[in-house]
Amino acid sequence: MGIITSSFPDVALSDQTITQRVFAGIDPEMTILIDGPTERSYTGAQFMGAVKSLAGGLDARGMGAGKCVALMLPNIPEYCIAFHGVAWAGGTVTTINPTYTAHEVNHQLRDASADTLVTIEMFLDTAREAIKGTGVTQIVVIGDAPEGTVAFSDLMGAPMAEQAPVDAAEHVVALPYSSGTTGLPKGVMLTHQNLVVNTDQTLVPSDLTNGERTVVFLPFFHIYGLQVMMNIYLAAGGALVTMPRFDLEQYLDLISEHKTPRLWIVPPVALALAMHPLIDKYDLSFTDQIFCAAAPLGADVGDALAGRLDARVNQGYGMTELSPVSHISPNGVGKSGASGVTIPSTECRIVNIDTMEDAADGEDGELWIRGPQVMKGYLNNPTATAETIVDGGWLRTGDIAHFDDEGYVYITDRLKELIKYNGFQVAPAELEAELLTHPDIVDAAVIGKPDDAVGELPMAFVVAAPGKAAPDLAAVQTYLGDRLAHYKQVRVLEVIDEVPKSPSGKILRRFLKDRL
Ligand code: AYL
Repeated sequence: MGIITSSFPDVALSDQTITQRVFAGIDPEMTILIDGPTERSYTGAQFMGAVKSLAGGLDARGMGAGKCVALMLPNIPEYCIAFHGVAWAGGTVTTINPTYTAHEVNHQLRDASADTLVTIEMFLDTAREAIKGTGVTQIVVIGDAPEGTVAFSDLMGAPMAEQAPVDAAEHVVALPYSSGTTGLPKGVMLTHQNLVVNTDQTLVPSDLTNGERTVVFLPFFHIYGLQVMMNIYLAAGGALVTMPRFDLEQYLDLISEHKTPRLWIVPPVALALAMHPLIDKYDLSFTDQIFCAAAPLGADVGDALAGRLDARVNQGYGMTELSPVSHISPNGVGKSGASGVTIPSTECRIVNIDTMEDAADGEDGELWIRGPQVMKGYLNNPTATAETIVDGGWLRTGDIAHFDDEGYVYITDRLKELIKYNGFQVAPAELEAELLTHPDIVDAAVIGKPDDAVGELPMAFVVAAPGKAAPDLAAVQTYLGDRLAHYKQVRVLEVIDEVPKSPSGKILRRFLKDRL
């Protein structure tokens, strides 16, 4: 079927930075950031002032331009100040899941060459352990800063009036981690231009109106929270009520209190909103639109949710490597089971995975995407970059999809290894590498086992070392517990004699999946 283009006119490329783009959409008088639990808040003017003061302070200490600052924080308003302060000062932000173990944080700090780590007191023990052997020279703490750390408030300096000069098309401002189609998590290099153009591309087909509030539990360390909520939503003139961790009842309380017309969620929350008895206690009639992305949303769950809340349910599709959006429902018009239409300045192909030729109309194949939102590449990994961005700019998504005759895309399967647990990425290769360090395991393979509540459960197949008994599930969980974050935990275990592999040594995951 050849190249599929967007039905919307192209957007122009700009040389703005993402902070300039976000500032352009902000109303200085409006309250734009509210901490859900405490109601601590910032107006647009206060937010922009704090960003410039932080940038000034970072610059004065030589911690801004060209430096990498790691944020290991829950969703709080200061996350947005920290991100944009670093961006305004000409630095790079790498975003770390605050529930990571010291082992995982250490790996990311070293890989990203981070100079500074920003956190809160709750995660200080992990932070102190994690910086050992890394280039991090200081830990910055938001709130009370104990001995040996730098208080975030002390970093505020004379405001830096103008954006530090950077080449918007080349400078990497955000470095989230993603495993992509294969292997371990890798730093995804996103430039200012990637984030600015994806903001413009996403806002063209959307019907967002200024001055709205929404509640954001989607973590800012993941691209959905960082770019779609923090950047695109603020650039559209919206206000964010932040939630440090997801709790259904607190979420319902906050959306009721703030009367949010639209919700941004992930499939497990869609299921909860469609089914949970708690929902009946709330009047949610103020909500008329729900956006769901980051993992497959079954048409049945989507329809049930639309019916129960009497709201439009729209999906978005994308990847960290796509800044992250490539498809959304146009002007709020979703179709049951579809993940949206192609956003402006974006081209798609559906490629038959056996022949590598374009698939016929309506037929399934691998979705390839080309556009200015495609990442610059993976940090320190030209091989993975070359395997992912092919033939002059096409990004291989590793997802199987087809289009209908109205241009809606349907994601039907996942070719790549990636497991999605509650919308979070779990890289099988990372779990396998950790399992292989266990003295009683000689080989291991990990796949996702479909699960209604969380999407997929990480399931391990392990081979016992000669003369040993393989550890059981509880033993494996204990062993991996201080090495991997909770959501990466192995949930199902099976002992097998041999891991099925291709002649070249690749694990035949399909073979294992078919056994389920
Ligand atoms: P990452 N349907 C099915 N699978 C999906 C969907 C969807 N709507 N969206 C994402 N995925 C899967 O990097 C798919 O396998 O980014 C894809 O390759 O954590 C993978 O998740 C990417 O995982 C948007 C658009 C948020 C995208 C996003 C975040 C994408 C998550 C809001 O409007």
